[in-house]
Amino acid sequence: MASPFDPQREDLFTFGLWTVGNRGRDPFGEPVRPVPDPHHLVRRLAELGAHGVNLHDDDLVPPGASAAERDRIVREFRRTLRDTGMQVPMATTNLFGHPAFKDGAFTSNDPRVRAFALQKTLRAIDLGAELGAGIYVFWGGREGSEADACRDPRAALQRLRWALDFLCGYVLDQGYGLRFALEAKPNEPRGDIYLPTTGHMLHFITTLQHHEMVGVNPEVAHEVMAGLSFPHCVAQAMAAGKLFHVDLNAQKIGRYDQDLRFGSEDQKGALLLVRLLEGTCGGGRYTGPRHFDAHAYRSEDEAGVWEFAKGCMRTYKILAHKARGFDADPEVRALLAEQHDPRLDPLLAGGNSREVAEALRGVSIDADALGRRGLGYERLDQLLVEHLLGVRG
Ligand code: GLT
Ligand code: MN
Ligand code: MN
Repeated sequence: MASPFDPQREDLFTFGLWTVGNRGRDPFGEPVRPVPDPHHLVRRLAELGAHGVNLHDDDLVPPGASAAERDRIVREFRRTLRDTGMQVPMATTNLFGHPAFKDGAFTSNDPRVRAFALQKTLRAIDLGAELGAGIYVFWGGREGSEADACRDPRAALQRLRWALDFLCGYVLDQGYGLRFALEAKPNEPRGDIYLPTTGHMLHFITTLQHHEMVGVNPEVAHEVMAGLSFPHCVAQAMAAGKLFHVDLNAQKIGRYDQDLRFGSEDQKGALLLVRLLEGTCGGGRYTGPRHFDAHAYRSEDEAGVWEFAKGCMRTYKILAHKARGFDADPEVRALLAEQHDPRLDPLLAGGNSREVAEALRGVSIDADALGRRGLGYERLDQLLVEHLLGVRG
């Protein structure tokens, strides 16, 4: 039976081939699911109402494939995309799997490793452009250290900057319509990864030559691993005009990178995130793909994988519905109504001047009365919880 929460193409839901194709291998156990067929994954995702698939170079073209083999694989994949109406909005490079990357790719001390990383990325950018991707993600999972004396972290940042400047230049030279999105993570697989949070990335971007074509791809799990508020991180990226892409999943704090089904943990955080992305609280709406960078529990067979995929999309839509209900609730609106003070509004709105500073000094404010005043946030938060639990709205 049709449900208003059934995913539709226009919801812009996407999955990585590596997510629904995840074989359930972990550091302690072998794969539990068979090698996936990318064509099958695309067809099933299309049937479920997804908008597209994202991929690493190696997810589609096996490393070491000949040029002819590569062209055949890409041609056949494009045919499946055409037949199913699926898009490839984002592409990326696997710069973490090959043993050569054990001490980083773009930040490695060895120029041969850095050159190999660039060669691989140039080929993967060509592939992404050929498949019509608009966003190219960089997740520097191996760009970090355990024996931290191995390099000056400033040298690592400089190498990373050089690589991104070089690759931006390549994209511009080729006339590809690609923009870059940098994805932060604090640790795993390295002990410490450079630029560990989205906030670090946002600053780093300002130091790049082509900073206008570089934004961020924050991931729920990664900021939660760092103990941070994901909605705050996304809000800062949105405010800076830098939310180019987003990796949705779920994570328990204090764990390894779990990449759980979206909304399966911390439903309040997930609701606040969807509220931001959908713009139900005002402010802009995020218009890019809603990408699920997550995978099914290791307990699952293929049927469980599709339950997982449906669950990600369905929960997003349910939370969007809840967010709209919450922000339209008259009691919530009253609690959140903007406060005004005719004496202060003109002083706080404009910029600084000698007169404004002087006028501000002269305003009398009863700070003790402000300190005694209740703000009603217990009620506000309870309303949020009641919307979430389905007894209101
Ligand atoms: C890897 C990682 C993700 C990144 C992917 C892009 S690969 O699965 O855990 O967070 O987004 O390289
Ligand atoms: Mn990710
Ligand atoms: Mn992750």
